[in-house]
Amino acid sequence: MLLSDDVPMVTRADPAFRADVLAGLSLSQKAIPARWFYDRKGSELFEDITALPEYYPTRAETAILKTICPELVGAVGDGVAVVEFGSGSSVKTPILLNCIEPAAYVPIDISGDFLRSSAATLSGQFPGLPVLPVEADFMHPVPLPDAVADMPKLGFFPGSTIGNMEPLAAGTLLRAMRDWLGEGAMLLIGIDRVKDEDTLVAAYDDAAGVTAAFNLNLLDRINRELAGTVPVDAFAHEARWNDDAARIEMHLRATRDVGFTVDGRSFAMRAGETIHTENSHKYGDRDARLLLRSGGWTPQQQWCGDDGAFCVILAEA
Ligand code: AVI
Repeated sequence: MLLSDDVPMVTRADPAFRADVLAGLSLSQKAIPARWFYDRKGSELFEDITALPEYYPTRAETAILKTICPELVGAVGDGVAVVEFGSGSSVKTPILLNCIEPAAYVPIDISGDFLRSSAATLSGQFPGLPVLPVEADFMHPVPLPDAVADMPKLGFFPGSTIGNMEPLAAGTLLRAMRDWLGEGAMLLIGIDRVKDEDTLVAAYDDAAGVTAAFNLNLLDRINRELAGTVPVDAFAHEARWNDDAARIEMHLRATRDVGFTVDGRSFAMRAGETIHTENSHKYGDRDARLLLRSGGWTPQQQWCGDDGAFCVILAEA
């Protein structure tokens, strides 16, 4: 359907996506928040990333979770409600649920479809377990289900997703989680470690090009959902280590001068200019614990596997 002779009508675009893209492309260092990677295609590509030989975080965290069960059971106790930030589609959630046998499981996710399908899968796997999904953006908490009101809570925030936030925002989120989960709650969180640059860059720029496809899919999404004319073939994936900020940055670099429109607005980029699409902060030993403390959590135990590449920390409110 056309609004006029030559302006295609944009349908089903999330207004927040449009606002973030238009604002981000207007900055001198263009930047689009990483949350917009995760349309259906982006979520599938992320699942593929987690299985890549170069992408160690998922393997490392899964291995840790498999080995810490006895200690976790001792520390967490009986009758807890596990509240997972992001819905557990991965293998990690069943490992935790099998281990601590909670009284209820509350997955929280912004994507309703994804949340419902992963909740249904877990209900099938754990027939006696009340699975109580909450569709919400955990940056803006909503009340937890009444059924878990009187249960002690264990927050579960795996994958080093906290690393995708700037440290200030990460501290704010941790504090919000603490308020949300309430007095006496515990938090089990995965945090990726600073390590040698080659390992880090390879994890975000794999030989098979899956991370490149994940990054470039953002441009396809803009073209599809925001009537964009971005010439995707004029962009290259770039992963760089920013040592000052202790983070891997992902960018989309224009390989030639380009001009395009998004939602009817014109943008131009010179060859070499980038759109900054993601930060993935890495934390040193003390940094990770300090981050938790800044969010009102007191670290109790920490497990970092054999090589110390990735850590899982149990903290108390
Ligand atoms: C989801 N998040 C923790 C991933 C990370 O490692 O920062 C996203 C990702 N981006 C590229 N590869 C993986």
